[in-house]
Amino acid sequence: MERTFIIIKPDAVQRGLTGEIIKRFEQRGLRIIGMKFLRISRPLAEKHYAVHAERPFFASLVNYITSSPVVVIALEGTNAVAAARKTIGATKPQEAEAGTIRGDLALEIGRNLVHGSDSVENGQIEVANFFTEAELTSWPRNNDPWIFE
Ligand code: IDP
Ligand code: MG
Repeated sequence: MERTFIIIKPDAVQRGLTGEIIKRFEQRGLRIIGMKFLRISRPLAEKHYAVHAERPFFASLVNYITSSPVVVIALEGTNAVAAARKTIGATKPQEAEAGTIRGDLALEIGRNLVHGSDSVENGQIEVANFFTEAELTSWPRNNDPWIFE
């Protein structure tokens, strides 16, 4: 089953939107297989966002993601990566469709509430960066046959 990695970013936790955001992934049908509340360390943030290391916003991005606690989630489901990205919405909240997390709840790119993996390969890598195998539980959910055909 495909896996994706989600961060409920510091702004979302501070704004009390943790439950609202988890609810949207659950209602989409994605299955939670791991979840933790933590403050991301600077080295882990730099590793997670290494692809952006040369971008002008890198320092502010690392400051933002390490500024306050987050909730990290590993999700499983058919097309989990693409489904989660659609539910999250476009990177720039002003371009995100209404009905998406960013389109409904955010205004600025530097406060866009949530991270989701952008490829199946990165989903695997990012889940492994934040969770040990022992912290992941792939479980049979009672309503799986009503969500996964
Ligand atoms: P994504 O989160 O939609 O995958 P990415 O392009 O991977 O978007 O960028 C990672 C994060 O870096 C964004 O979610 C956003 O928080 C931040 N970011 C991206 N581009 C900019 C920018 O131009 N200014 C400020 N922050 C940015
Ligand atoms: Mg990205």
